[in-house]
Amino acid sequence: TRPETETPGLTFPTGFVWGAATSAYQIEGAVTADGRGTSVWDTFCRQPGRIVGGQNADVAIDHYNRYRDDVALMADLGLTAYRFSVSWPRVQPDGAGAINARGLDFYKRLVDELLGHGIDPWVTLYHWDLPQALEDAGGWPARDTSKRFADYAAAVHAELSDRVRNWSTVNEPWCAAFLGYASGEHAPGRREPGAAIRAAHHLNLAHGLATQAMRAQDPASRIGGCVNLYAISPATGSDADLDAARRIDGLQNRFFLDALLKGAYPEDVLADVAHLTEGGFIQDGDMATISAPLDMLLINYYSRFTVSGAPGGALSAAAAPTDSGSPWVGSEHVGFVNGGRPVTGMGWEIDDAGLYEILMRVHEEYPPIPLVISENGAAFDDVVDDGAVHDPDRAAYIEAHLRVCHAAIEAGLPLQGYFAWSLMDNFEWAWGYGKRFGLVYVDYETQLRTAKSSALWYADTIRRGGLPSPAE
Ligand code: GBH
Repeated sequence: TRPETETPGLTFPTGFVWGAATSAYQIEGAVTADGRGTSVWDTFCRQPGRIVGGQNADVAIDHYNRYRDDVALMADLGLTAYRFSVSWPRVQPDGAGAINARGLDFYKRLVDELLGHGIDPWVTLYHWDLPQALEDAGGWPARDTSKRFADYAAAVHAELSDRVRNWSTVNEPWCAAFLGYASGEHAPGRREPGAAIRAAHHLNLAHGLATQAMRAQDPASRIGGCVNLYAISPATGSDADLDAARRIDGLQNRFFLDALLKGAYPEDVLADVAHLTEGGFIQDGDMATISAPLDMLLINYYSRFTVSGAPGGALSAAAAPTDSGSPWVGSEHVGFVNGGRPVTGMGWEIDDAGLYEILMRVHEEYPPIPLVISENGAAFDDVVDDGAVHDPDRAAYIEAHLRVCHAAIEAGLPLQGYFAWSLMDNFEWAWGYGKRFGLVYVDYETQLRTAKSSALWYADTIRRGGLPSPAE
């Protein structure tokens, strides 16, 4: 026992949400079970050169069959909330029409299991697994996909909102649009810059339409949008570097924050991409729909980009070593340079101060809204030794970012919770299984789960309700 740590130096408010997150395609497996349809990721993984090692998530970590054990694990860790996503093709195999009750039943069972363990379910409706039939009909660059999403969202919400209070619509629309349709690093792997801008708009529209539909069905639901934000620095104070920083900040952060929270796209970004979007893509009423009132903003934060307007930098900050181009539509000349910080196993720079910067900025530059960190975490090379897994770097990463969360709360920000990415090691998209983000180690041969030292540390932190003061 360590009684001196029982009273933490940095106590989080009562009711602070201590969570961990996952997404459907990355963990479920069982891709043909119970009438599930095909998603763009099933298709993408079968194309040569898309995924490191040619891997796929047909089995993933078999969560579809092991969810009871996984919920028990969450309970052992003392999580107060679990953020997961619903697989659209499981619930609506072709993305339109009748609901597949057997697919939806899985999420009912999961939610019941969570509630039975006192864990609050946080549902994300879309984490990138578009039904293939909708991609065949044009995908996110087609406006109709937004309406299909709203119908799907309403159907899931109608069945679960009696037991699920916290909802979010689209996870990281930036990734879905620009990695899916511009760089091609993610499914469906298209490289069409103009289409990517349309996709981004339709993902925002899908968010707005779904929000309105769910709000009308059950006013008690708490609904949020989920964006991945980066801290951005210019490499130097030169005009070219400052312009590069403006452009990347515009596409990565402001395009989504301004749309959701202010109901308008930033004029400078629209100008940067105007040559790619002739004829326009915004219809009357869209921006009002997209900025439908929200109960919270979910922020995924991982790192900082240092950008340069001079030729010679990397195409992107951390693309997988697979077949892809630049995601930075209209700003393909911008380069990414090393900011000189220590990096994670993804090569992403560790910058907890960047999280503070992002939180403050949202707080100061946008209308007031409760905030939640819906993803934060890191891949590292875990050391597996005699059945135990040592990952002190991951605990240090999370601790540093939690200290920032505490400081933000102290500064008066309405920050309500923190979800570590990820609960368990899983299928890391274009990187396959080679990168591990989990608090829990998964042996991909046996599917055995082992809490890493970071998980034990996180459990301890939750139990204490905070962190030791820096001096301890
Ligand atoms: C999250 O996205 C995802 O929501 C989650 O599913 C995933 O497993 C987790 O992160 C870990 O990757 O090199 O310029 O193309 C993180 C956001 C955005 C991080 C794209 C990497 C690469 C930028 N990702 N970014 S670039």
